[in-house]
Amino acid sequence: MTPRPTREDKFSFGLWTVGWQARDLFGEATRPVLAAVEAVHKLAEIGAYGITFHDDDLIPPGSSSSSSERQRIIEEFKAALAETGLEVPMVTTNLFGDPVFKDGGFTSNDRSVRRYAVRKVMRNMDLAAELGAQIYVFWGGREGSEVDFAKDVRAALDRYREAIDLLAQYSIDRGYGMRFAIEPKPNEPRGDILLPSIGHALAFINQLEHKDMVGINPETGHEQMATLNYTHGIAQALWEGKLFHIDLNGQKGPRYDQDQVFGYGDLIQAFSTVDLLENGAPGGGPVYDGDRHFDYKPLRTEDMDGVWASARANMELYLTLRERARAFRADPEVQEALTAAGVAELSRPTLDEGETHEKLMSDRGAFEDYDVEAARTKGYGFAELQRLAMEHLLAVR
Ligand SMILES: [Mn+2]
Repeated sequence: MTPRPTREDKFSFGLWTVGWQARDLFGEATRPVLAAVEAVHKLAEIGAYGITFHDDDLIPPGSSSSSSERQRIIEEFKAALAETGLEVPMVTTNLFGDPVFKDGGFTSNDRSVRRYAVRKVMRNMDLAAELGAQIYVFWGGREGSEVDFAKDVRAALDRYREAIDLLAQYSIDRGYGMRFAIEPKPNEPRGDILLPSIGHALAFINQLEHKDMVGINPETGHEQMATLNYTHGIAQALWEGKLFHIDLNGQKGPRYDQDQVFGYGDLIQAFSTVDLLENGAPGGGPVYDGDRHFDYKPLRTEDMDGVWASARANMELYLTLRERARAFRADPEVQEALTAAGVAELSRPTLDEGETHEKLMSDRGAFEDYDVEAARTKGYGFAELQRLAMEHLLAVR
């Protein structure tokens, strides 16, 4: 039976996802404009919990901060939220669409562009705070280059840090209490983008003044474009307490950014992703409790019925995988296989409590008398575990 999403499942969608008019590099829009108010009502109707947006998704770029048009749009949007109970857990800025950002926002070689970019974010942070958003995402799609000689990467990272530090201070001084989440991506639209992977972003965060309030917003497809393992990536972010937000979608290998429905791509990895998000790491540790956010693009072939069918598909597939992951963990044979594979043993420290390298040196059993041959020839039982996981994924168990 198809599972039905509820508010408690905390699913959210970007306004730019269901609202995507399917204009791409090679063709014009195939769908009409979706009004933000209609998106709010429809998402609430199909069981979503939240809606997120870039400033320009909601308010046409170019409208001045004080314009009555801007105020009218915001008031209508707030009324729809109040009517439906939909939340705005996250907000972000479009620093990529306007030609002014063709060489980036925070890291443009042109200083005046950098100042304009920071101001654009500040204005939208005010709106985000007004709507109760706790997470503010930074995707620097235009921060990068095609020409290695045209970008001083070390200076660019200085400017990136300067912008994030300044905006963090802005949130603190205004009492917004926001947490920032940086979204890595290897390429597209730039030939090479700064902070291309989860690892790069985590290392960058360590250089920030307000590093405690900055984490990451990793997207499934972005890591897979870089041929990296998404489940491993978010596990490392959790380990560092840095998984502040998440963008779930589907991607078939290292191609252009496909933004397919979650699970439509590497389904086995989607299964391990949901297992990690829902069941946590076998050895314990921090879990993710934010909204389950989808950043996908409905197929260009679809009309609005197809858009809403694909929005449902994201939530339903997630819930199906959650059910499968719970069944997997509850299966006594799986528990046996996990024990046989020594999965929990990895949580035991390699040294005893208080053991020093001198004591380890005097433990003959660890080296001189160690049965290396037995360790060389033993099987780990991972194949059986993978077999059971596949059976649960395919619901044949
Ligand atoms: Mn993407």
